[in-house]
Amino acid sequence: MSELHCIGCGGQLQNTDKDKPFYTPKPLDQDKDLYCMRCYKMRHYGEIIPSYLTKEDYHTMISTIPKGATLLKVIDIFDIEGSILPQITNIVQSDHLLIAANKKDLLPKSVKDGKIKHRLNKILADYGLKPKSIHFISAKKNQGIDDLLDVLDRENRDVYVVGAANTGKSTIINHMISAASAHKAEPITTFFAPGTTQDFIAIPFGKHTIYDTPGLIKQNHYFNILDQTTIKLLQPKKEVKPTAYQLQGGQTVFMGGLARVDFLKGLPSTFVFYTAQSLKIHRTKMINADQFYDQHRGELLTPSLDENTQFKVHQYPLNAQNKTDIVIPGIGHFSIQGSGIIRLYLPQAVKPYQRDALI
Ligand SMILES: Nc1nc2c(ncn2[C@@H]2O[C@H](COP(=O)(O)OP(=O)(O)OP(=O)(O)O)[C@@H](O)[C@H]2O)c(=O)[nH]1
Ligand SMILES: [Mg+2]
Repeated sequence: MSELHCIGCGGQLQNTDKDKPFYTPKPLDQDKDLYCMRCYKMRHYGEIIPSYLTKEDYHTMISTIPKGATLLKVIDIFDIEGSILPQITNIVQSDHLLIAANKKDLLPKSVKDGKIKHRLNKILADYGLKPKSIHFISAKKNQGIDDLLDVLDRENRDVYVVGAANTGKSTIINHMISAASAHKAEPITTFFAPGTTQDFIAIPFGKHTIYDTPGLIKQNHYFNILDQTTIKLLQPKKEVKPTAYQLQGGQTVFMGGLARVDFLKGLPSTFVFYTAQSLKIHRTKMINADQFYDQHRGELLTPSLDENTQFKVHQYPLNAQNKTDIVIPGIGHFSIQGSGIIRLYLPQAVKPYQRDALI
């Protein structure tokens, strides 16, 4: 077996069996930067090829991170709770935890950093996490990366960039690489679907090393049950524009054909949706909702779910004093301030959650 690793995903290369992971048709030449076939297909054809790693592989790998290292944990601002993964810090137990809250470019510009930081600190504390610092960044726009590099430099230790899959770890590291050298742009493979990085990827950083790591694929997330086209469509490309609907008790809203929200009862209230613009919201009367869904699934109500999808109902009582968010991992969230009851219909594989409003 070679000791050569794919520079795109970290997987250990082999050139003997093209049906096995990390195959390359090229000779295993120590002096060349090589990509495996999977990375090649993802980078050039945008083809989704699922991760080879099981959850157990992931845990085994993460547990080898040394205690003394700095952990830079990357959180996706668009699914904070879903990407916190408190178990990582149980496995690794570093005293040097830093948080990069990524994808800041997607938040409405009107939202102040201070407010989000305060909320984020509180959410992290609820999970028992006490980071040394929180950094708001947009890897996509290369914002905040230089400051982060300065902080990592002062840490004066090896750094492991960890977190849930698809939070932007490799995108951050690619920017760090180009900030530090005239290296070829974006050597590490980044991708719109989770499960891209397959092993540690070591990047020299002064006397130390920064490691990219595979992300844990989130459970209970829409991306686990949708096709490539839909996953792409659901990811906001730019700043999310909130869309407000004034709803009355007895009305239903469909988020494309993916989620149904019944405002079961309550005084007229404003629902504000934060999703990709391509996901259209449709309103109807609750008594017509079943028929509306059957009639328009896959046409007006698109993207849509498989006909045989089993739905699960989630019910949320509202409290007029508290503005609340309902987060649907993979789609975004909506906020409501009002009283009454909401009923949410989602595929069984997706688990929503409620929190105090972020914005
Ligand atoms: N809008 C936005 N998208 C981002 C940002 N950073 C990364 N992305 C996108 O998020 C997706 C995932 O990025 P990756 O860097 O591959 O994420 P990862 O955490 O390395 O994922 P795994 O290797 O699967 O664990 C890609 O489509 C990126 O373009 C950001 O700051 N803003
Ligand atoms: Mg990655």
